Amino acid sequence: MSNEKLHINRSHLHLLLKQMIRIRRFEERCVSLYSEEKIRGFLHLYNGEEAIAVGVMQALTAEDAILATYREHGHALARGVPMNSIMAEMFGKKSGCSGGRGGSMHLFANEQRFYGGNAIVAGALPLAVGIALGDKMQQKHTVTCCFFGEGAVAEGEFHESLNLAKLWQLPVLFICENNRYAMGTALEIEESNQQIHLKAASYGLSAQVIDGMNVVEVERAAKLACSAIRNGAGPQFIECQTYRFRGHSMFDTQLYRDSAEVNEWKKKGPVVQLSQWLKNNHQIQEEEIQAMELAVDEEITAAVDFAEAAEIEPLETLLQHVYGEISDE
Ligand SMILES: Cc1ncc(C[n+]2csc(CCOP(=O)(O)OP(=O)(O)O)c2C)c(N)n1
Repeated sequence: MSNEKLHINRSHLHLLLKQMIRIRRFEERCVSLYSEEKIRGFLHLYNGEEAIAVGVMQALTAEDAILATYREHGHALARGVPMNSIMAEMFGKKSGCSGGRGGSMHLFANEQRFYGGNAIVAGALPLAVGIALGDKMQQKHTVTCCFFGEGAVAEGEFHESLNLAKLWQLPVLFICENNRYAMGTALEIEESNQQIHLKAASYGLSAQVIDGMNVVEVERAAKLACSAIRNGAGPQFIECQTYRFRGHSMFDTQLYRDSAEVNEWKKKGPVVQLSQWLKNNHQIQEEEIQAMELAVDEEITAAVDFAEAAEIEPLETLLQHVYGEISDE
């Protein structure tokens, strides 16, 4: 860890750490709830990548818009979508942020301008371009931030979106979460040029690659990129190099990588890295970390209680918001 943290306020570093711990422990509880079959369907964990959502959110205002993939629990939590409504959504309950109809992959919260939770690889990029275009036409001076994995680069939508965003100088912050694997496909057997930020640069975007495990570096890069966007410099692209510590989803035998590689990455994980730096520089005591964990666990337990007690949607409203022909037969 570099000395740049010395210039950052201690309480802010504590806040960053707590937010990452909050995401980590929320998802760990989701794993147990999944094995109890309280949470069903698909479940993709952000474990190892927390520094990206937490760091980037520091650069966004309440008016900015956000889109993410199906690996979006961390983004929703860091954005301020209430944990109760996220947990209720995981349970498929009516008081979930998507009314219980979306589940883990489709968290959505209009109030926080959190537009998913998008299950289609690269699907959020054209949506981000459209939202940014709409905001720009309404002279809103916002940033639309779009998170996606490196697997999106293989999709045509990635290229079309970057092209149009630059052509129309749209206020989009593209955040590529390069965790090196798209399900079981390693980047080196998928892309002829693995320097993803160069692909963005080829469309004329300002593009850079950073250490996505270092929350301070992520925050700094995102703040610079957002201020460039707000000053009219057009879309910006940040490739965050990261790693997911667990499988792609709950069903993944992980035969495509060995545990030595996973363990190497775990040593530089975002939570370990920041807490170790804070301890080494006498900026935090072990008891303070434990207190953060305790506070977070209490919040999670309350969210689970809320979700358990919540209602499932009654039959009478089940067809609301469903479009299609209904036959009487
Ligand atoms: C258009 C499309 N093709 C295939 C899939 C199936 N699929 C789901 S996740 C995934 C891998 C995506 O990897 P990446 O974009 O790197 O994100 P990560 O899961 O690593 O966060 C694929 C191929 C899909 N959801 N959408």
